[in-house]
This record gives sequence, structure tokens and C-alpha cells, in this order.
Amino acid sequence: ISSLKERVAELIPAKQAEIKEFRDAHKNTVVGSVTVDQIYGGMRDIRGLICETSLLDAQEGIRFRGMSIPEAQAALPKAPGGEEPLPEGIWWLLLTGEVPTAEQVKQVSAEWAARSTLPKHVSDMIDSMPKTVHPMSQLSAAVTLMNSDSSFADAYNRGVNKRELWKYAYDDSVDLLARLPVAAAKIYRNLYHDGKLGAEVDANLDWSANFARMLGFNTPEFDELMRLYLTIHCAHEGGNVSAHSTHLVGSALSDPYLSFAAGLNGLAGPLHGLANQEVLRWITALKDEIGTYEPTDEQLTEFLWNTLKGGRVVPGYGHAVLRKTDPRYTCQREFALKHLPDDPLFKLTSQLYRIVPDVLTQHGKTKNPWPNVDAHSGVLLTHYNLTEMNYYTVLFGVSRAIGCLADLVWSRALMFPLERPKSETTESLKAIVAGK
Ligand code: FAM
Repeated sequence: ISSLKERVAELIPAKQAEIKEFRDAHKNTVVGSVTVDQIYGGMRDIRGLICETSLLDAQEGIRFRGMSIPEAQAALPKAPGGEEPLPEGIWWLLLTGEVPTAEQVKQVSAEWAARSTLPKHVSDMIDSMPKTVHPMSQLSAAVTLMNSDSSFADAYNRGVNKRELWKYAYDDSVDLLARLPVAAAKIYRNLYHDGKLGAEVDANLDWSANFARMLGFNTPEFDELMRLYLTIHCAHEGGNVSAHSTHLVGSALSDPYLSFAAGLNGLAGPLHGLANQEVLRWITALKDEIGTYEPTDEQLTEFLWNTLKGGRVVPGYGHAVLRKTDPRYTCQREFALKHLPDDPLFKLTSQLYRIVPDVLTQHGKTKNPWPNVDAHSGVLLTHYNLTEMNYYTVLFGVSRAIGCLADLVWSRALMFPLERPKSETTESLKAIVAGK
């Protein structure tokens, strides 16, 4: 979109100047300390990188360029007759900090539909995949192989000045966002159906509706669920595994395809994005053991304790930063109350919400006993017959591309250097401690 790309180009100089002034004035100001426990404990709360597009508050949840999820839901353009925000609008917001008009969002939808053709070798590679390869592995491989026509890699090889590289990161990002639903839908149709896309990309449909049609879904309510889903999973500040992996790999000037493929590989971890699959696997195991989706509170509590005593985590609960219910859970709960209040899995999810926090608090280990985004997403998808739970994280990945790529464009625009924190050995750390 020339107008979105031009708008980003207009915003960059002022941001560069603001940061230069701030760094010059405060470059040696200490803004935190690092303890031995943090070094062994996964760097929790260590401030170490910039991600301009979103910020996570432990009590409040995510803000996209300052907007909470309810504020974004209210402000961002919807599809004709729709109530949920279009993810194309959150792409515009994350890149510019400005709320786009319905016409600007329509332009993004049209641009993504027009640039959605997969390179033939990528399409052939997906079709060559055996069904034993997890859909996240297939998607990551497909994204990596798309870099055969990366304009960022080509620009770097041509010696383009690094001040201009953000433009090529932007171009690759738009191509990747346009192609992702096609690659993801091909993987789905190969694994679970006849291998043919449910539809071809329609230039007049929005990104989410096109994705739904290609998957083989065609109801207004499922379209609305996809718009909400693909919006709320887009970004969660810069330190989570998928955002941080993309950011880190991109700092080596790997192109956006290689960078986001790294992010997808992180998202495929059960403690991160794969948790949405794990929640449904856990619920299915519960039903297989108890014989119903409507356990008594006592049965549910016992099953929870068996999980914990077995040294396993309760998927969908807890968070590395949040210390309250995830607003991404709350907005999904509101969608369910509006559209599927009597769904048995929604009732079970509500029962879990009532019981799990107390059990986790009694268990006494997790710092956050409340549900995160994954505790609710699979239940909504199952209601609309997208029941293949091993595919759920692919949907998360399609959405997370928006946040990861918006951050990558800005990291190149601000010309952030190679990211390289210092590691220690226990021996060298002991020497540091002894020297203190
Ligand atoms: N069930 C059981 N134990 C849990 C737990 C849960 N839901 N959440 C945390 N704990 C444990 C954790 O394993 C750790 O135990 P150990 O000391 O034995 O290792 C202890 O409580 C302290 O952990 P924490 O500081 O509270 O959490 P972390 O910051 O280490 O980890 C999560 C955060 C999200 C990885 C963790 O809460 C978890 O494993 N949750 C279940 C998996 C999940 O839902 N992940 C998706 C997270 C979501 F935001 C996303 O990325 N999509």
C-alpha cells in the first residue's frame, strides 16, 4: 500500500530524531539491575530491548500502540455488517500508531489479496509433505523457502544503504502476510481434507474471510471469529519467544522470511503458542478419563491435581508477565457469551475459570494463576467445526506475523544493531560475585 508505506516513511525521521536525542541525553542512565537469579531464571523483568509497537502491563494486559483490546475493538474498522476488528487495521495501527479509515483498511485487504501467490517451489514443497510432519513445521519450512524472492535479501546483496533497508523489510512483510493464509490453508487442506483449497483468493474479501474460505469455512460467524482471533494474537510486546526470536534473527539482517520462520519455531513450543493445542488435548484427556465434558467440580479438581502431581503444567493458565486474567481471554469469553452461550465446551471452560486459579494458588508455584489467551481459543474454533487441534498454533502464527513483522520494519527503520547480550559460565559468574 503506497499510502501506508508513505505514512511510515513520513513517521520515521521524527522517531529517529526523538530516539537520538533521548539516547544522547540519557545513554549512561541505569534503568535496572540484574540478579544471579534472573540470569538462571529466564531473564524475567530484565529490560533489554525496544519494541515500539506494543507494551504489556502485568495488571492491565496488552496495549497496541497505547490501545487496549476493548479500545482497539471499538476503534478499528469492521467488515460490512461485522462487529469484530479487521486484522488489516491492527497492522496499520502497529506500523503507524494511527487508527486507519475503513477505506485504508480496504486498500490493505485488496493489496494482500493481490500479492497472495505462493512461489511454485513453496507450493510444491507443501504438497510433498507427509502427514506425519506437524503443521507448524510445515509452515515454518514454507516461510523459510519463500525467501527465494526476498527483496530485502536482494537489496542487501545490491549494497543498498542501510537507511533504506526498512522499505524492503516492509515489502517482504506485505508479501509474507499476503501469502501466509494460502500456505496455511494448503497445509490444512492437505492434512485434513482432499488437498484442494476450499476456494481461490477473492479480491473483494478481507484477509480473514479469504483465509476462512480457503480452509473450507463459509459462515458469517466463523468469519467474525477469525477476524477477532487474527487481531488479538498479533502482538504481545517484544520479549515473548516468537516476537523476540523474530527480532533477534532480524538483527543479523536476516530477511523477514528467515526472521519470522525463527519466530514460528519458538511459537511451536508447548509453553508458548502450542499451548492452544495443548488446552484441547488436556480437555480431551479429561473427557476420555471422566467420560463427559460435564464433570463435577470435584472430578475436575481431582483431574487438575493429577496433572500437577504428574509434574505437568495446566495449559492455558499462567503467564511470564501477566498477573491477572489475560484480556485476550476476556474478549473471547465475551464472544462466546454472545454467540455460543450453551456450548458444552464453553461451559467447561467457564467451570475451569472458576476452579483452576484456586488450585494453582493452593499448588503454590505459579506466579499467575489466571487464564491466558490459549485457555479459550480452541473451544471457539471447535464450536465452528475447526476441530483439528494440532492445527491451532498455525492460526496463532498467521496472526503473530502481524506484530513480529511490524516490529521488524521499525527495527530496520531505526537501524537497531546486531543483538548480542553477554552470557557467563557459572564459574565466571561466581568470580563476578566474589569480586563484589
Ligand atoms: N500449571 C502448572 N504449573 C505452572 C503453570 C501452570 N499453568 N504456570 C506456571 N507453573 C509453574 C512453572 O512451571 C514453575 O514451576 P517450576 O519452578 O517447577 O519450573 C512455577 O510455576 C513458576 O513459574 P512462573 O514463574 O509462574 O511462570 P513462568 O514465567 O516460568 O512461565 C508460562 C510462564 C506461561 C510458561 C507458565 O505459566 C506455563 O507453563 N503455563 C502453561 C502453558 C501455557 O499456557 N503457555 C501459554 C502462554 C501464553 F501466554 C502464550 O505464550 N501463548
